[in-house]
Amino acid sequence: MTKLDNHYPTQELQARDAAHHMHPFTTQSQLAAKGARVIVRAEGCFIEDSEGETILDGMAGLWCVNIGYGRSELADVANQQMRQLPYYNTFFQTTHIPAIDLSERLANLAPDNLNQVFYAGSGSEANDTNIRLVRTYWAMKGKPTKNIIISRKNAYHGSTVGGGSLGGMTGMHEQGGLPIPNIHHINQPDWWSEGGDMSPEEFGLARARELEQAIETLGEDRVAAFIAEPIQGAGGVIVPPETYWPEIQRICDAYDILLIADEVICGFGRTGNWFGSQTVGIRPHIMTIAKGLSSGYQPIGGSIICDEVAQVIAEGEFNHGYTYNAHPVAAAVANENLRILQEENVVQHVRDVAAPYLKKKWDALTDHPMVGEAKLVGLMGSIALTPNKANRAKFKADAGTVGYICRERCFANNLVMRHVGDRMVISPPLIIKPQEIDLLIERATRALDEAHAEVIKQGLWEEA
Ligand code: PXG
Repeated sequence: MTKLDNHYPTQELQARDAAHHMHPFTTQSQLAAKGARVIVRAEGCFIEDSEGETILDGMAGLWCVNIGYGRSELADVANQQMRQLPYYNTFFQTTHIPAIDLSERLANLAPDNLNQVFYAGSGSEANDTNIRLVRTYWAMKGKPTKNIIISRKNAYHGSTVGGGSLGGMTGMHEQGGLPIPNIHHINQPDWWSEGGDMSPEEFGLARARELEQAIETLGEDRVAAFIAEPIQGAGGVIVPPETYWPEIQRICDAYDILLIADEVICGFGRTGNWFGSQTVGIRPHIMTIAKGLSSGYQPIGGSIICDEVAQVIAEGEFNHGYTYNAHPVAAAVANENLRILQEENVVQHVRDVAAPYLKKKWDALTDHPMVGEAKLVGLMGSIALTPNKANRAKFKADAGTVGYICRERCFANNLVMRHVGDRMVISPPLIIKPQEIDLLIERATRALDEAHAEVIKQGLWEEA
């Protein structure tokens, strides 16, 4: 990486940031007192801060930089597209070449019957589209009251009013009057935290059958769709027991409801296949996409819609759209990103090289005194921190206290590894090489050791 050429002292940048920039999901006053870490450049799997520290990005930004940082082809395409056609819309009977190319490529990549793409600027916007789309679909089929969408507690589907309502994050529902009406949440398949004395297999079935119970209680004629991430990401990389998804698919087949797979994190190679739906073996009617679609180089999201739904919607006008639907620069960059992922066999690299290599080392983290289970699917993984592995105990301290300590030790050791409550999560760029995986594990182990010592020192090594 080229060395830093930074003319501003970090403290000055931090003060200017604190003065005018409100950060998402952040207690502003705390951050202002501490100062945000200023990231100035990135290359491959590494980001660099304003102090010249090189940090291994175990999160690929926010689960999105699948292709890794610094791919100049994407910059070149953006430059060319901006010069040729920086913007045009697709509202009033017009289209453009990046939208045509990208839609065709996505239809080819997606499972068989998913052939139509409705674009958005983000995953949240795409899920807002999905709410209106599935309700409109049923209304057009003469069933306007079939409008309830079932989702799951601790799901993440975005931060807009619609996305936040679909999501099952209590902290989000407490602010701003969410959820909107006719969204129903069932329990998540998190065996480690909620499985009690059941085996993972029993628990997976039990949690899947909550969908059937909800459909029976609410009435099949009222339920429009079920939405879920194939593997919950922001909720803590919760990998469901093997029994879960087959049972969900059985229920979706048995009842007349639509299945929406939110592929915003799982899509584009993250789980070792192009889509998480393929990894868990489901046949969704709609897939939400964003993040890895452009590897985060441009903001773009969308919904890939099956023929059956698209044909019904095509009969009328769908009164829905965003100024930046199929934005030409974002679409061109996404198309180039996908071309590279395809031509460089990045998904195969995940499946055959990176994920198997990481899995051995990731699983071995359970030898650490503080690590209970370790989960990894493709290149999304999590470890559960616990004071007692034998009974999967939670810490007595508020959830997230220990996770936060661990996250701080990771950051201090130049590794970005996030915490969700007391689970640590990773989602590195898909192009990560074995020696970079070694470095990730080395830094994670050091951070775990330091966090463990700190937890004991602070008197937090206590079961709830
Ligand atoms: N669906 C899923 C499954 C997501 O993970 C969204 C929708 C919303 O996408 P946009 O592009 O509107 O953000 C997401 C986003 C975190 C974190 O801290 C996760 C996301 C976003 C921000 C933070 O884990 N996921």
